[in-house]
Amino acid sequence: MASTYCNSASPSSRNIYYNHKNRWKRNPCDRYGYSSSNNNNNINCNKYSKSVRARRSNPAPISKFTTCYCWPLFKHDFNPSFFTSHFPTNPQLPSLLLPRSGAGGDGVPAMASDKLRHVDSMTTLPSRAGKIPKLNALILGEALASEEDHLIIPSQDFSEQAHVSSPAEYLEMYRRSIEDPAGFWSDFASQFYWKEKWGQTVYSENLDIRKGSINIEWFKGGITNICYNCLDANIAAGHGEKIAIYWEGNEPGVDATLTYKQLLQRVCQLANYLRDVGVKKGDAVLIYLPMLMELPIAMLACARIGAVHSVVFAGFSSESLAQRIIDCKPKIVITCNAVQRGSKTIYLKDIVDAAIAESVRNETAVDICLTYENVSALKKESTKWVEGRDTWWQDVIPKYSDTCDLEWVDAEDPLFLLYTSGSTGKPKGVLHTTGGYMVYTATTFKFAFDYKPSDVYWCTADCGWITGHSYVTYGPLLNGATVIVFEGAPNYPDPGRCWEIVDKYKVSIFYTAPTLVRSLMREGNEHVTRYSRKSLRVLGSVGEPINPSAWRWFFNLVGDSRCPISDTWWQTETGGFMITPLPGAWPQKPGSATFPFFGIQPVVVDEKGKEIEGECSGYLCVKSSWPGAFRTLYGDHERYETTYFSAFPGYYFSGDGCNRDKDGYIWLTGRVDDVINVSGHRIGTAEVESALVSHPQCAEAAVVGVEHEVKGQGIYAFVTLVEGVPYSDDLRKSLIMTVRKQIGAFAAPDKIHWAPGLPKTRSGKIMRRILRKIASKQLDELGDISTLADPGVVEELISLADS
Ligand code: 6R9
Repeated sequence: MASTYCNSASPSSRNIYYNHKNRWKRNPCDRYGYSSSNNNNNINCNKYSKSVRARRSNPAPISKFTTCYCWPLFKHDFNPSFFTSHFPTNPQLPSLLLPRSGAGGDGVPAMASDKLRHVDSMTTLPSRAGKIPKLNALILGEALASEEDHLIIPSQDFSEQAHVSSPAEYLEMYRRSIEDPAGFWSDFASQFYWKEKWGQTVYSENLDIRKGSINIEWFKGGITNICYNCLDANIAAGHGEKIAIYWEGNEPGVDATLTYKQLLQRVCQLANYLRDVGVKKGDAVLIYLPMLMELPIAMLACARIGAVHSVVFAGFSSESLAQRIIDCKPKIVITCNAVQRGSKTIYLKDIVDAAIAESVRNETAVDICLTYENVSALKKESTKWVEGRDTWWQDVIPKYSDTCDLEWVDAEDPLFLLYTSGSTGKPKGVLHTTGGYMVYTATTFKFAFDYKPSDVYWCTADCGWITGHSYVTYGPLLNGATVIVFEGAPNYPDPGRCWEIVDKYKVSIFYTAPTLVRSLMREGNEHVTRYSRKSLRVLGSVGEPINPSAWRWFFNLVGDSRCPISDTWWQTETGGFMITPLPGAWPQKPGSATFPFFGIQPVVVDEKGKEIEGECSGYLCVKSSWPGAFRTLYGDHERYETTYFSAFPGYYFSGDGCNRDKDGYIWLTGRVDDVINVSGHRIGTAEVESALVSHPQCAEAAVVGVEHEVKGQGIYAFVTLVEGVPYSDDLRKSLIMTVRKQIGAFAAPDKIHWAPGLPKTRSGKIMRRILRKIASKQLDELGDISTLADPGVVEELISLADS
């Protein structure tokens, strides 16, 4: 099976197009005997996709709907008495909600107790998955069982004004989205501007590795531009004077605004410059910027000319940045000289200089480094400069015209690459395309936050992560929203800063991460209560499971028990929300992400890949594609297939575990692979290990995640030193520095545990299960250690725990 999907996998090429030729060769159409060289590829693929659709919807007479789809709400998990008793604002249970005959025999849904399944052994799972941990909430000492039946019901006022006002309305829409995905998503897609409409085939997909290469396409043949739909289209609709971005600087009182019209002008100037210096459709542009307005401007400028942006979070070290530059080979890097975050100055340009030097050593030159002068952090004069390569943004960009022709692109042309951690040391370049991503981010934004044009929206995420792509930039702007972009730290100059900003801009939708909620919770309620917060109407959470006590604090204190919380489960790979409450529709359970978004068919599978029904614990997978799904890992389609589609053939495997309760609510339990989630940021254990072993005095390292009160998970590293090197605090610090330097400060281990040896099987595999128990001091749960090559190391490790 071919391993590359994009022709840019060739080191000489910088152009990120799909290789259509290869693609057709590898297209499952071939299996049906359609020739790749046939000029009527579309026609052939229509046939193929029809056959896929036929399989998918067959047999789908409406009366059998409840039994032939993955339809958790109808099939086994939906308990009608639960809603009649708990949703008084909607006292009449619509017939739609009642299980059809067949769901559980005589109209009574098959209920859970006999179906309770726990996943005990991981031995058969081929994907390096670890044992599913118990709910984080339990580990945090909160008895979730008692939470399950505690419902938070949206107020009647809220529900009445909401886009989706009741479970019945949700179910009606959800049902259509599953029965008729093409029609459902075409309706939403039609709300955007397409220069040419997509072809007859709305989508084609193969998510089953046993049937050929994995392939997902939506709206293929449709010609559009996401920047046009974010900006020009909103201006044409009469919203040119509406504020697009409120920018709030690190220091209170330093701020700026851009209307939609002004934002378009700024985007056009940069787009014209990029074109002028030779950036073309399909070229990669690397963006390493903090949360200045220039960050979304740069993303949109790339999109406008069909270039593929790759934003690297400006907290990554020069080594990590170099790794990404070497992988995607950008023509140009866009950065700024420095940023002030809280009381700290970070010299970003120095980091970029070091990264480019490292890239050059790896035969990857960067021609231009466009540098924004962030005056409040550092003056031009104090910035190190490489003549001939570096250019000041402010010197060149204002000279360009503020109108710029669009590059119209196919729905399936790449929009961006975003690197994310996997279970090996090499980050994965998640590739999203244009049309499906556009439709999906816009629709999820609108429904999950119940967005209305009068809202002021603030997402605290940085655009260096997927949340900042989909829900700072594209999703909100596609809806014509007013967005806050905040440069600073949420606890600077004091822990009330977030609520000061909420009051200042009258923020009505506030979307953040549990780690921030927990850290603000520790600072005391008075930092919240001294601000009014009365503009707030919807809250959101993302990045990791939110434990019920943080949920309650967020709901009761921040939202004055008035604002529903959209706990949105999704991933870099999914492009947009997958499981999320719709705030006016569902009674909420603190800590549960609730139910799937439209078009999403989540399934819980056991270790053998068998779907589990009813109340259960298992691996969270997704059946069938959705428009926002990633299409490949840049330059490594084989890794895409093995990482996400091979462990459980027929499904997309998320890498997360989950529980489903008796009412069908989904509770995420965290990663089951070797990925740690620190403050909502994904970090591969292998990445940290390889940084540690690069230290000359480190012989071996094994990293595990442990519960952390604020960060959700902390990084715990077992380190074996080179023979004869003594343990010391200086060495500990130097090991931590190595990780900070190679990955970034956010990946620094919280604990270094000296390890004379590591617990290994006879075949040499490190038994992380045992290390996790030692790290979390659950010594009575070590399990059988007799299979270790040297069981004695466990005692030694325990004795060194506090040294
Ligand atoms: C959007 C984002 C994805 C991983 C994902 C899961 C965790 C994200 C969550 C959540 C529970 C939520 N995750 N949202 N877990 N509840 N609401 O964070 O993308 O950086 O790719 O991380 O984050 O473990 O697999 P990404």
